[in-house]
Amino acid sequence: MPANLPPQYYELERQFNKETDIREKLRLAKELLAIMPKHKGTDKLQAEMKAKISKLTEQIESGAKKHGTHHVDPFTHVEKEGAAQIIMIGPPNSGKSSILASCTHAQPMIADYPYTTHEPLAGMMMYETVPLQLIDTPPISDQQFPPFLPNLIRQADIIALIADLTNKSNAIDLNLIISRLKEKNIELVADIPQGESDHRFLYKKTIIVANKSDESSGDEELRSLKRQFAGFVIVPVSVYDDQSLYEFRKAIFVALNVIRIYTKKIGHEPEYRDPIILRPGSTVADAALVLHKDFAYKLQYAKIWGKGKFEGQRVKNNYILADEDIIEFHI
Ligand SMILES: Nc1nc2c(ncn2[C@@H]2O[C@H](COP(=O)(O)OP(=O)(O)O)[C@@H](O)[C@H]2O)c(=O)[nH]1
Ligand SMILES: [Mg+2]
Repeated sequence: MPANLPPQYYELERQFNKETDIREKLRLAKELLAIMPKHKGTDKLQAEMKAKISKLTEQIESGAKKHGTHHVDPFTHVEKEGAAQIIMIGPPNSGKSSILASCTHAQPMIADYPYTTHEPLAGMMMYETVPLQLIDTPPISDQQFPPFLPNLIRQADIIALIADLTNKSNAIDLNLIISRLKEKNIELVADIPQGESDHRFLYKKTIIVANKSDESSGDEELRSLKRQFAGFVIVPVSVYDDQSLYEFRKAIFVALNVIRIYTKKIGHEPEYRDPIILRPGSTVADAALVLHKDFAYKLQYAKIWGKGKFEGQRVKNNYILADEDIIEFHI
């Protein structure tokens, strides 16, 4: 017997799957159970949702998990959360852990001596409405190359190479990291090469973050970095300057090359939290597919709000979406 779930169920289910705060997740689970039609076709779904509710309740009671933060088993992978995974790598003491602490709820160890970070640690940060997972890692230097790093780097969407503007040997330190990764067949690039490329290498899109820009000696070092790493996006950052941290998040979002689509239920305001993330050129049907396969199949048409459009313009499933369009699905 088919479940015949209402459209808002799929939207809510997606929010539930992405939510990292367990209290909010529990609230969403209860809401999902409440709007689920109660009949034979949903017996199994109802039971599953009840099991999830009791598991979440247990987790909250035991205080097991902090908001969006978890230690990572370094030899496996970091389970992706949010719209994209960004891994910070860099020489010792460049401020990777400080950036994680400033941008997320994670609480890494920070110190003015090197090699304080031994394990990767992940946290969630927001760029406007987009949740991004940020991973802090132990340093790479001539003395240390954490064996689990190449795997974590391969899985990440964007690499943030963290440089220290008070460090006169930045170019040497960064080039050492670049060449050690090359030995592992990973090439850090400003842009993924199109067409002809060397198939032995895995290319990873990288931005350079020039940290400690609050230090007076920083300007000259920034100019030098720009000369030596021409082509790369270089973002000057200080953990004491919120605007610069916003520019850091924005640079990551731009590097991701994606569009944000908000959904709205019929008769409701748009849901701006946690947009659907798609490649540029994606259609209404692609957005529906993110919610659910069955939902995309049933979709008749959509209404769109956005820049340069008629309010609530009715469009077909093959309509190409733009960044920050709002969709109302009709099935
Ligand atoms: N002036 C300044 N110091 C910073 C900044 N970010 C980090 N630091 C300091 O640099 C040192 C190393 O920071 P940490 O985050 O542990 O570096 P990591 O080894 O790359 O994780 C600590 O003393 C931090 O307080 C910054 O933006 N400006
Ligand atoms: Mg650290």
